[in-house]
Amino acid sequence: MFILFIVSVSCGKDSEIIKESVDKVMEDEVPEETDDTDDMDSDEMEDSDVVTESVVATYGQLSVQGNKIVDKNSNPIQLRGMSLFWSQWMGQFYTREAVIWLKDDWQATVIRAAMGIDEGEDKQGYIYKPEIEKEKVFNVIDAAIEAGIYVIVDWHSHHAEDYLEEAKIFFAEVAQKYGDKPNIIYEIYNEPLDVSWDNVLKPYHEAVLSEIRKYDTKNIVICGTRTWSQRVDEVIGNTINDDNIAYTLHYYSSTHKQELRNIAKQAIDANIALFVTEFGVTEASGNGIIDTAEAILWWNFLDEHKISWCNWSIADKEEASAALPPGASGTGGWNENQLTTSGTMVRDEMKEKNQDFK
Ligand code: IDC
Repeated sequence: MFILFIVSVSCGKDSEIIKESVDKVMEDEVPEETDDTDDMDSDEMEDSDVVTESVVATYGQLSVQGNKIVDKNSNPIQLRGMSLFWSQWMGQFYTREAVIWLKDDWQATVIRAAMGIDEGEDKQGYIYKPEIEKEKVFNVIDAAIEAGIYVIVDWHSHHAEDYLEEAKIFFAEVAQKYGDKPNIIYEIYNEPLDVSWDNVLKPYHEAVLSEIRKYDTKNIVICGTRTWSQRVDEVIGNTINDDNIAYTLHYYSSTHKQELRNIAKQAIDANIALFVTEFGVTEASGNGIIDTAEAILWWNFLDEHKISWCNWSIADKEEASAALPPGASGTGGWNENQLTTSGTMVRDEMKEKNQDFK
């Protein structure tokens, strides 16, 4: 048994360097057996001791078992982290430093790179500038691997069925380049509109999935559902035939309430694994009021069912769902007293619940 943890005495940059090399050693030499914190006598740990083993070193290869996402030891786990904003409009946050900051200061265990595909009239996005958008996403993936957190590679489109060939090529490339890393989670369609699960969405997902599985047989693939990834009930009885599939549930808590939780519960009861790759504490527009009580009801629901989440979004746009004030730096270092209301709420929630990973 090979147990490693670093105490907070060695803080700052040096500890990061040590930790990186520890992660590397663990990855290279002991891929399956890196942890067993039960062996640690907590009485012997001083208050100042901090376990800094990364979430990926601890959980390792994720998979789906029944309606849960589980770690390498088959224990159900729950990730909490942030979604970046559309890459084509806010690429300044797709930096190594921002990812490391979110891991270190917010204690995020997952980050979502929301690669814009075709939205807007400004001809930005992967369809128009594939190399530019891809590079941003690869930056984030590389940083997440370095930080030891999970990373969701999101095809952020509302019309992905119109770009099936492009999606196949992109995800095959990601799988080929990064598929051997347990950090990777594929989200192959952010939010379909009002199109059929049976006739449009399931065939789309199967086609992209089969490209991914040529190179990556293990990492989880998350599939979007009808009407902005809300109708997770519609996959019941017609799920995708693969061991490691989860389905996307998106909500904005000032708009979507008990009715959507009931839909989610139907899917959970049918043994379907859900992943909230995106939610807001605002209205569905990304703006409007913040209903704190409803946001808490949702968090309780997600905790009860161990559903992982990413919050929308790391952005400095003037809208209520943006976590950062206008003009925030693209490289982290954000003053905790200057975050928006949403940013503060979400950071507090993450820091309270992700305490195992500092
Ligand atoms: C929103 C942004 C907003 C932008 C809009 C463009 O917050 O600034 O003008 O996209 O379409 C989603 C989407 C996500 C949306 C978000 C808020 O996945 O892209 O971002 N939202 O409307 N689904 C439900 C809400």
